[in-house]
Amino acid sequence: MDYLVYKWKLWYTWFDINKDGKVDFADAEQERSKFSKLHHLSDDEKKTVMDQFGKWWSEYVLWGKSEMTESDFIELMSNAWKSDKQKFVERMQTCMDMICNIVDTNKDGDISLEEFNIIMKSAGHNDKSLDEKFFENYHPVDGKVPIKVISDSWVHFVTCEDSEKPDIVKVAFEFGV
Ligand SMILES: [Ca+2]
Ligand SMILES: [Ca+2]
Repeated sequence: MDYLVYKWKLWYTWFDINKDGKVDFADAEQERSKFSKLHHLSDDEKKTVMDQFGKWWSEYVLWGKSEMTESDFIELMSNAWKSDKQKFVERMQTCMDMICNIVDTNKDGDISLEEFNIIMKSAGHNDKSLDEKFFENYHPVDGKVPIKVISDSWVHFVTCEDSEKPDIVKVAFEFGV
């Protein structure tokens, strides 16, 4: 399980978006506000996005808690993994599908480079060349990647125990996204 824990720790590093040393709803607030702003959402769209983003954070990042340390996060993930792997994979599939559907703002079923850049920026990843390198690893066609491809790569990242298998998301973390 060490390999999974290693990757879950990488994932956790993404959630302290306001860089104050803890993960809580203030991070969600910063991410979803920036996301809405960068996409120039209308009031109605913004309301939906803020709501969906908030639900995603509460359920999948914070596990219903108000604050999450790295050790809390690893403990919750490890316990869920150990108690029922299939259920864990299903949970992660729902988690990644949900966030990818939010990221696909124009609802065409693909993530464009622009949509990709906006979510990365909203999450505090401001090095555009690294974000684009990450995106290129999905081999986009006409500048787009199906949301399912991106969602599955993240499910793979958080659930695959085999370190010999290619892992686009892990590689992106390792080259410094
Ligand atoms: Ca924080
Ligand atoms: Ca799209």
